[in-house]
Amino acid sequence: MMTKVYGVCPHDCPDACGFVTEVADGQAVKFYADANHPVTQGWLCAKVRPYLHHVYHPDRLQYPMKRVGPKGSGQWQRLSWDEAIAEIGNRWRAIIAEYGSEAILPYSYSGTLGAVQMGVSSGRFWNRLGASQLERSICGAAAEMAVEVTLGKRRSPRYEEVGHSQLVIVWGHNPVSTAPHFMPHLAEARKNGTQLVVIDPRRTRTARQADWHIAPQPGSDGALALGLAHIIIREGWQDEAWLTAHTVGWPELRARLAEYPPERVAEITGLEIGEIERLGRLYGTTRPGVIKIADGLQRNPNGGQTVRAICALPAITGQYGRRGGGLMYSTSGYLQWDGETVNKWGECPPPGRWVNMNRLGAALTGEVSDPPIQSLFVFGANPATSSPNAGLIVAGLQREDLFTVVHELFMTDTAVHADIVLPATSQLEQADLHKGYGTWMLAYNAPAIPPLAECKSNWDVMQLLAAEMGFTEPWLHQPVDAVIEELLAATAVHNPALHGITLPQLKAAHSIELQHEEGVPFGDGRFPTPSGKVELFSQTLADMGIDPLPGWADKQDDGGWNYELGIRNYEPLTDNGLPITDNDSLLLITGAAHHFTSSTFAGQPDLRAREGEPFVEIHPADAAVRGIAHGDWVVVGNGRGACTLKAILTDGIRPGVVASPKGRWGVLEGGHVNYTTPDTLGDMAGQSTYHSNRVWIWRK
Ligand SMILES: Nc1nc2c(c(=O)[nH]1)N[C@H]1C(S)=C(S)[C@@H](COP(=O)(O)OP(=O)(O)OC[C@H]3O[C@@H](n4cnc5c(=O)[nH]c(N)nc54)[C@H](O)[C@@H]3O)O[C@H]1N2
Ligand SMILES: Nc1nc2c(c(=O)[nH]1)N[C@H]1C(S)=C(S)[C@@H](COP(=O)(O)OP(=O)(O)OC[C@H]3O[C@@H](n4cnc5c(=O)[nH]c(N)nc54)[C@H](O)[C@@H]3O)O[C@H]1N2
Ligand code: SF4
Ligand SMILES: [Mo]
Repeated sequence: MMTKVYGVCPHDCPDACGFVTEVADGQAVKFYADANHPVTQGWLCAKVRPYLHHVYHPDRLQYPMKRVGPKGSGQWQRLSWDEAIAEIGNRWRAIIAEYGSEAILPYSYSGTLGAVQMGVSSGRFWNRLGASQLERSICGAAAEMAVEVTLGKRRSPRYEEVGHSQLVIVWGHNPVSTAPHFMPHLAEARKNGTQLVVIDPRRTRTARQADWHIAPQPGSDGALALGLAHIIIREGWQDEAWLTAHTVGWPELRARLAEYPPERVAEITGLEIGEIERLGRLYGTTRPGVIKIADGLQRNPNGGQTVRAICALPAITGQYGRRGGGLMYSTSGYLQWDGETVNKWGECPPPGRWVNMNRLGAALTGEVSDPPIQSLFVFGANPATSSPNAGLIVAGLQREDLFTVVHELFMTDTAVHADIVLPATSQLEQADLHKGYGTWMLAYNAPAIPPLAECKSNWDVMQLLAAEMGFTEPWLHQPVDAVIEELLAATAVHNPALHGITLPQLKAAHSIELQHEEGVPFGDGRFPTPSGKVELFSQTLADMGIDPLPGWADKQDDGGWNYELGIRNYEPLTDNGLPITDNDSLLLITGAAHHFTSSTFAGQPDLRAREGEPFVEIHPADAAVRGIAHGDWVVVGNGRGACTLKAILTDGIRPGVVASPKGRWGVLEGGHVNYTTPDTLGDMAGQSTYHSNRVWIWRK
């Protein structure tokens, strides 16, 4: 007997593909794309196509385990679930008695994007416990805030709407790798004459397809956007009528644009004046033109203001609410799960203090006290690989008095430092509810196979922990489907798109496309901001002490200056004999790998083989002065740490900039780029600043 089970890709990707698992005797035997899913259209990306290798990987964790050797030594003893949960309870009760429950920090992010296995599992139990709150700002926090204060909500058209655009500017975004199902629609549009411009310091897979690739200095895009606006008003290409009717703060922004003439913008961005003029003309005179961004663009200290400046361009040219124009960012604002149902704030103690996830290493090593973090519970995240300044995180994880539990599918860089490891289910072994953050789809993931060995889902574990801690509230002990029904019903009260959609319907249809605004975001000319208009000047930001107008600031990463000792932390790294000065630094950007999702899949041999050896792309001129040849192993380091990578000499990267994709596992490769990345916070919402990373490079 073979059955077909319909599921949803849970990984951090805007597409939220539909897939089919064929199951015989409790084993998944075939896995492929759902041919009828309107976004997926019958094909999956390179990462998820071999998903059964991920699900049945011989290294999947199978049983709870307890550390028996020193932290990080990899010596384990098997435990039963009862023993593991009882030990966690005992340790926590002692910690709570001595320090209070805020001494416990849950750390979760994007292992799965499911509403239950990530959303509800990161909320309810931890709030009931009174644990520290995690500020989840590692990914797109600044852009989210920038878009919300400017436009009111994150809204975006369906991918296929690109067919109405004459011009597409993909700005600091690499959809060939990170939003693959947008690409066929773009290709179709280009057959009909749509022009594609890609703005990225690196010649990415997406940039290689462009009519025109522009490579500015990282972190300078805010100045570029304001420079384009400068050219547009100089030439009179703006839409004054639209600006008057639909924006606040145009006179103030217009005055600021005087500060961004092409000459100054050329200096800031490192682009030719001619390039800036040409792009200003192209965007200013081609309508409709859409700007597509994601989150990579804003992982620098100017990230929030950069996105604000980019958001101003469709307003200046009167293109919001116009089919084929406007901004493509995220569809998340259309449907947000009812917060009370996710979190049960009303039935829990007041929220504990907030800890910014980008400061994990600092938080574990003294920045957070009163109470100090005495226990860390990691699930659906791999901070020792994916979070910034990873060396400091590892130092924190090695604290003898820190009780660390990691719930994982694999023995990751983080799990290896745990006191207790719990085995987690994959998406084929759990139920969940999903919505795509680049699509309009809502979908149910039906479990295809029983959990492998003793694996349990996040929500299973939350229920066990709740029972252990003596929490009897029914909302901590519901089956997944009951949680989903509650989420759908509570959210439908304030979201018309959900009205009438029931769980049985979702199960029967597998996925349902929600209907919003007849295809065009802000088509009615109304913006859900306090003024009802596009807020070019934002009083909300002013009230927070943030520049209320989009701008640009010269903020440089110091490469890890040790303020206490007043020395450069990288000085001890000069043992190769080469002199190192400030001028020798390069800017390292670390975007998405094509074959991994953050660090997920980077332990899978077939995908590792396809991605190749861990590499850093460097311009031949930068390599030559360092005596580096193509294929050399080089050290990439600064005051925070270092890693070893293979040098790829290419003119596909701007001089002064180097690029190496994120996600490599230290346990497999001996280190990774996040040993070097800064844990400095950005200009809005506690944003990570990975791409503002000064490094020094030399031959190994
Ligand atoms: N294959 C794959 N897909 C993924 C992921 C993955 O790891 N692998 N990760 C997922 C996640 S978590 C996210 S948030 C999204 C991110 O989706 P994207 O934002 O598309 O991906 P990134 O590679 O992070 O960043 C995009 C590009 O920004 C460029 N960049 C960096 N700094 C600057 C800058 O200052 N200016 C400009 N103009 N460009 C800059 C980088 O070179 C990179 O090519 O992708 C998701 N999808
Ligand atoms: N240098 C650099 N680093 C970056 C970025 C960058 O641009 N540059 N981008 C950042 C971004 S945008 C993001 S979003 C973060 C992502 O950072 P993380 O959210 O930490 O993502 P991953 O590293 O993929 O780790 C997710 C882990 O969850 C596990 N997992 C998957 N499903 C489940 C489940 O159902 N239950 C449990 N318990 N575990 C599960 C996976 O096995 C995996 O080890 O990375 C950031 N890191
Ligand atoms: S990672 Fe993205 S493109 Fe790949 S299967 Fe999942 S949702 Fe689809
Ligand atoms: Mo992300």
